[in-house]
Amino acid sequence: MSRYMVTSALPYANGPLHLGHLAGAYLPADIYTRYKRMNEHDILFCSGTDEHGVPITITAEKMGITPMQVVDKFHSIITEDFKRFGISFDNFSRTTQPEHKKFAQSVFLELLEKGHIVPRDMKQLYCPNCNRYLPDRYINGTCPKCGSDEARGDQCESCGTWTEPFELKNPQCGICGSTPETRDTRHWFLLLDHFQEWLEGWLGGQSDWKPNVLKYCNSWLGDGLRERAITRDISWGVPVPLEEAKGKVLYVWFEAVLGYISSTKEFFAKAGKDSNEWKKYWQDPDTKLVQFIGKDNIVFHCIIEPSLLHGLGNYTLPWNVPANEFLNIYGQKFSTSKGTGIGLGDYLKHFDPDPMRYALAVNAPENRDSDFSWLEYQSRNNELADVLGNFINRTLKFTASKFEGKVPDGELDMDLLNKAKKASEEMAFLIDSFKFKKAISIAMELAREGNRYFDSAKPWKSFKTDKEECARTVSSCLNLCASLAVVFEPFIPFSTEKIRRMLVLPELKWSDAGTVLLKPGHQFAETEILFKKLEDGFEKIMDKAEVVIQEEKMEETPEVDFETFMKIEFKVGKILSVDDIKKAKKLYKIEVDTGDRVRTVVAGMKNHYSKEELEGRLVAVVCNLKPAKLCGVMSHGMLMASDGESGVFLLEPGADAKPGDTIK
Ligand code: B3M
Ligand code: ZN
Repeated sequence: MSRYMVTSALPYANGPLHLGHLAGAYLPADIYTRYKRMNEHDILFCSGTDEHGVPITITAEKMGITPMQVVDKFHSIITEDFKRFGISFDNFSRTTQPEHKKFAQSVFLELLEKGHIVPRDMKQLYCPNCNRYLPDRYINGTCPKCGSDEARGDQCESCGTWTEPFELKNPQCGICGSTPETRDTRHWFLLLDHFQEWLEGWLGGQSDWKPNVLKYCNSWLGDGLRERAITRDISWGVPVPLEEAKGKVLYVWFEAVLGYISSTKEFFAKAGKDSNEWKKYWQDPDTKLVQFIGKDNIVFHCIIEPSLLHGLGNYTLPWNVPANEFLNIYGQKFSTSKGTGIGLGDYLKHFDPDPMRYALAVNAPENRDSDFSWLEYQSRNNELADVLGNFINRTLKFTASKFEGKVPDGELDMDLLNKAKKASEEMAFLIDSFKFKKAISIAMELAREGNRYFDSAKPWKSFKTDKEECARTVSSCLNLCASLAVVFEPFIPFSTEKIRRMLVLPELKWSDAGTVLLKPGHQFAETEILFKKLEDGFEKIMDKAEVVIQEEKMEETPEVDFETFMKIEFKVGKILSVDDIKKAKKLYKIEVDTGDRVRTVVAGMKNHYSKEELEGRLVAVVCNLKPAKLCGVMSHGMLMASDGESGVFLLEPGADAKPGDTIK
């Protein structure tokens, strides 16, 4: 029996999670863990929320609440969503828990003492306009590696490179946009170059890891590892445990990767177990550490974390890091802030977890980015209903009506059961090699085989002509149902639990697949509906507003700095003519003279003003609004109006103002 320690990335507690997160690191970890548990391996699955770092403080600033309030709120939302999706963590912790802080500080001190961490006097970017040192994430600029403009001082969004603020070209303050200046400060550096040679050897021995992971690591090693600052001048985080470093905190990634160990420690502490029990999972060379992450976290798990663990000396190193690529949605990146994400909680308001678990497993971004669409989801959901659901349902219904809901006494078709055994063996090999996508397709193929068998054996006919033959078909199909409950279990655990409930079976082991689980005379329970088919357009049930994730609803109106405000061009305009727009009940097409030109503006004024009231009127116009098409007419601006319970009223410049006058 092997011992496994499974982790999945600690999500930042700065917003609810979306399907991209689930597909990347959590669902695969859960499938793997459930499968290993069914094999009775000694396995522990730990994670938690990442509650420090600038992502949290940015959210707190946006929402106008404290960082602690942010992480409290999202830790509980994330925990709940995971639970409802059946992500079966043994422990889901938080990096703000005191034991984690203590542990991270002790690791810092130990590595300092061992000479892997040293202080350096250095320069840091400071924004004179905002009067603050700029954390890496608050610096925008051009990526030194790929040239993308979407780089920040910590990482390039586009190519995933870990950047340093000074390396960015054209640095800008992420808050106000001004050019930052350089100031003196002291920080502590992890001497990653100490580990270069060792990493080369160690990673060189991991030929069974995913090629994309190794490729990424090799590119890092090829560039040569350099020392990296692991302290920061911000107030939210784990304090650096040194008198002279007052006011500084540990870099979030330095402590976050240690969160897996803290979570394991917490698990045993909660269970009231021996305080050294966690060491079996983290300090025993026989333990296999498997870390599920998304590809953007590879460097932290394959370079930084192993360096820390190796630097400490007596720790288990990752046995595999099966990083996934990204799940996109309709070709776009999942982004909660841009409203292109589907939140886990939003999905669960309307649908069951299993169809999504299945759809995401079939379409997993294992080797390349994959794309989510509701159409694909619909066809996967209906596949569950038509193939697996149908086979279980017809078999059980037939048994209920012809054999009083009991397994008939008939000789079993061992060929059919052997197919189940073989499928389970192939799947085992695939799951063990982190190929979940292929594994689940074999399970579905087995269910399809069940339907073919039922169709060609025609038990409804043999029931009349050859009872023995009929009993043989039915008992074989029933036992295949039981095997399906086994092989689908890691993927759709809520449904297989239902199947077992109908079949009146206890929890099953992986090796039960393809064996005789149901003996003659075994009595079944009532049948339950397993999957509901989805009609076209079903996704409309998900309110558009819900897709734009809750995070935004909770945000207070953000502040706009003066420069941004000044970018808006307000002018006095004079309405020249007003026309109706075909089929638009509320809109007018309005021609406005704004001094520089006559522009067409589409405005929702029809219910508030007659054409006559508008023509010749002076109005306040937003001129440089991005042109947009409304009911087929391009609109080149917006008329300003008040909007309240008393009605809608156009703002009116004084009678002597002229078209083209600026409004400030
Ligand atoms: N919180 C980044 C992320 O959520 C980070 C992962 C930490 S894993 C130790 O993608
Ligand atoms: Zn600034």
